[in-house]
Amino acid sequence: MIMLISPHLFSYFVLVTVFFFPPLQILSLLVSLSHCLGSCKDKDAAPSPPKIPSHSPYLLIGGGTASFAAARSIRARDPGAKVLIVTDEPDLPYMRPPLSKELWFSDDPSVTETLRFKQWNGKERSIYFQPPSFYINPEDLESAENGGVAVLLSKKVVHMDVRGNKVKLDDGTEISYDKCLIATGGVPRNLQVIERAGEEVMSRTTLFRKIEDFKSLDKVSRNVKSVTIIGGGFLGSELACALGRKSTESGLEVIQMFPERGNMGKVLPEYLSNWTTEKVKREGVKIISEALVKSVACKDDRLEILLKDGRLVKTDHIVAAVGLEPNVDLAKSGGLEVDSDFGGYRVNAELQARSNIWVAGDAACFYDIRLGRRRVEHHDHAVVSGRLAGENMTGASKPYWHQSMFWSDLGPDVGYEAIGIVDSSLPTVGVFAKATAKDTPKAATEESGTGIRSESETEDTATSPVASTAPAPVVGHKDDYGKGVIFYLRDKVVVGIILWNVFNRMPVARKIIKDGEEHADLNEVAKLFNIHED
Ligand SMILES: Cc1cc2nc3c(=O)[nH]c(=O)nc-3n(C[C@H](O)[C@H](O)[C@H](O)COP(=O)(O)OP(=O)(O)OC[C@H]3O[C@@H](n4cnc5c(N)ncnc54)[C@H](O)[C@@H]3O)c2cc1C
Ligand SMILES: *[C@@H]1O[C@H](CO)[C@@H](O)[C@H](O)[C@H]1NC(C)=O
Ligand SMILES: CC(=O)N[C@H]1CO[C@H](CO)[C@@H](O)[C@@H]1O
Repeated sequence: MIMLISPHLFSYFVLVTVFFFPPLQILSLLVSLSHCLGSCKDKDAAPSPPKIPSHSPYLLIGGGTASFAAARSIRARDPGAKVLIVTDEPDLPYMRPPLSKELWFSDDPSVTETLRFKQWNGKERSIYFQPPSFYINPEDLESAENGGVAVLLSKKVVHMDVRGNKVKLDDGTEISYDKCLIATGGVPRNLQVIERAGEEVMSRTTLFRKIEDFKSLDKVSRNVKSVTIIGGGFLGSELACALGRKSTESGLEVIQMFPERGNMGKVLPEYLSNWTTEKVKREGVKIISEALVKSVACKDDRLEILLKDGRLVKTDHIVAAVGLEPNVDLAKSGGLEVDSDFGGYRVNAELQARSNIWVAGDAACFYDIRLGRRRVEHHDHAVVSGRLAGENMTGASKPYWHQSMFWSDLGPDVGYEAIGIVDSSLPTVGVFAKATAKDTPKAATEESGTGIRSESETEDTATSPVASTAPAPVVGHKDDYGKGVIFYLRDKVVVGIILWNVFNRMPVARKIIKDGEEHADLNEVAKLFNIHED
C-alpha cells in the first residue's frame, strides 16, 4: 500500500495492498460514536422510527470488508438467506484502500462526493462494493421470499447475549439471530502525547480510517500551509505521497516523521527501506526519521512538535498514522476471549469464537495452521476470512486453507506483493536480478486484465471485465533493485516472502510457506520464481 505514486500517474488501485496496517482512528471514531449515541437516537425517535427486524438468521456486526465478504458467501451458498448487517457508520459497505491512494489523485473536483476513482489501468469504479439497489430494506427482510442482504446504518451493537442468541443496539432495540459474525475492525491509535496535549491540538489532528476522514483531510489540505504525518508504515507513507503530490500544486508543506530510519522500516530490509525513503522524498515529502515525539503544543495558532532529541517542528495539522486498536468492545458482554499478545478476539482455525459466533477481518486473532497465532490488518485477509466465516456459517464443510497476500505499488514502475510474516526484524535473504520493462505493476495489471492484484478481490468483488482503455505512460525509471525475491526466515524456515517487481508468481510463494521446510540454499529456491529468465 503504499503507494507512492508518481505524480503523473493515474492512480492505481492498489487495493490491496498492503497492509498491515493499522488503521487508525480511534478517537475520532469514539467522538463520532458518542455523538451518534446522543443525536441519532433523537433523530430516530422522531416521526418514523426505522423498523428493525426482531430476528435475522444471519446477523453480521460491522459493515466493513469482512462483513460484506461474508454476506456474499452466505448468499452464494444459501441463496434464500436473510442477512442483516449492522454498522455504526452512515455508509453502505465500502473498501478503505482507495481512501489513502487513488481518491487523492483524481482530477474530478467532486471526488469527495462521488467517491469514484480510476484504477491503474484507467477503469473507473466506486469505493462502494455495491450500489444501494443491491440491498433490501431492513423492514422487508423478514418477509422477503428470496431473502437478501439488508444494512442497518448508523446503529451500534452495544451488548451481546450469547445464551439468548441476541444483541442489543444503542437505541435499545434487540435483534435475535441464529448465527452471528463479529467483524468490527478497529479504531486508529493516537499518540498519548497528543491526547494529553488538549483539545486545541486534538482538533488539529486527524486519525484516518473512514470516508469522513478522507473528506475532512482533503479540506484541511486546502486550508493550511503545512501538514505533518506521524508514522512511517503503509498508511503514513501513502498519505505522505498523496499529500506530497498536492504540495507541488499548491505549495503545501508535507512532513513525514517516524521513529524508524526509513519508510516502512518495520517491513522492508534496510536497503529497500532506504530506497523507498528516497522515492517518497521525490514525491515532495520532507522526511524526518528517527523521530520520537516528546510533546505537542499549540502556540501562536500553529502546532509545535518537540522531538526527544530536541528538534522542533512547526506545522498546522497532524495526521497520526500510528497503528490500529482492534475493536473488542463486545468481548465482555459476549464472554469472548481477547488475545493478550496480538489483541482481537481469539478464534480457532475456522474463525469461530464460540458456538454460533464467528469473527473475521482486523478484529480476529486467528490460528494460522502454518504460521501460528496471528492477527492481520489487510484488505485481502478481510475478504478471505469473511468469506471463510460465511461459508462455515452456512454449514459448508469444505476444508479451507488460504494464506492471504497483500501488495503495494510505488508508482507505476515499482511494486511488490507479499505473503506470510514480513517483518524486518527477522533475518532476510534477498535475491535480485535486472528488471526489464515488463517488470512493473502496470504491465502486470495490463497483462492480467485487472487493475487489482489481490487474488481474492478479483474473484470476489471485481465487477465487470476491465476495459483496457487508458494507458498510462510507463516509466523509464530503474532502481538498483530491479526485481527480486526477499525471504523472511524464522528458525531457518521461510515464513514470509516479498516479490519485488515480480508478478503473478504468488502461488509459488504460497507453496513455499505452506511446505514450511528448511532450505539450505535460498538461491536455489529463488530460481523457482524464474527471476533471471524473463
Ligand atoms: C486508509 C486505509 C487504507 C488501507 N489500504 C489498504 C491496502 O492498500 N491494502 C490492504 O491490504 N489493506 C489496506 N487497509 C486495511 C484494510 O482496509 C482493513 O484491513 C479492512 O478494512 C478490514 O476490514 P474489517 O471488515 O475487518 O474492518 P473494517 O473495515 O474496519 O469494518 C468494521 C466496521 O464495523 C463497524 N463497527 C465496529 N463496531 C461496531 C459495533 N459494535 N456495531 C456496529 N458497527 C460496528 C466499524 O465502524 C466499521 O465500519 C487500509 C485501511 C485504511 C484505513
Ligand atoms: C540506509 O541509510 C542510512 C542513512 O540514512 C545509512 O546510514 C545506512 O547505511 C543505509 N543502509 C544501507 C543498507 O544502505
Ligand atoms: C460446517 C462447518 O464447516 N462447520 C464447522 C465450523 O467450524 C467448527 C469448528 O470451529 C466446526 O466444528 C464445524 O464443523
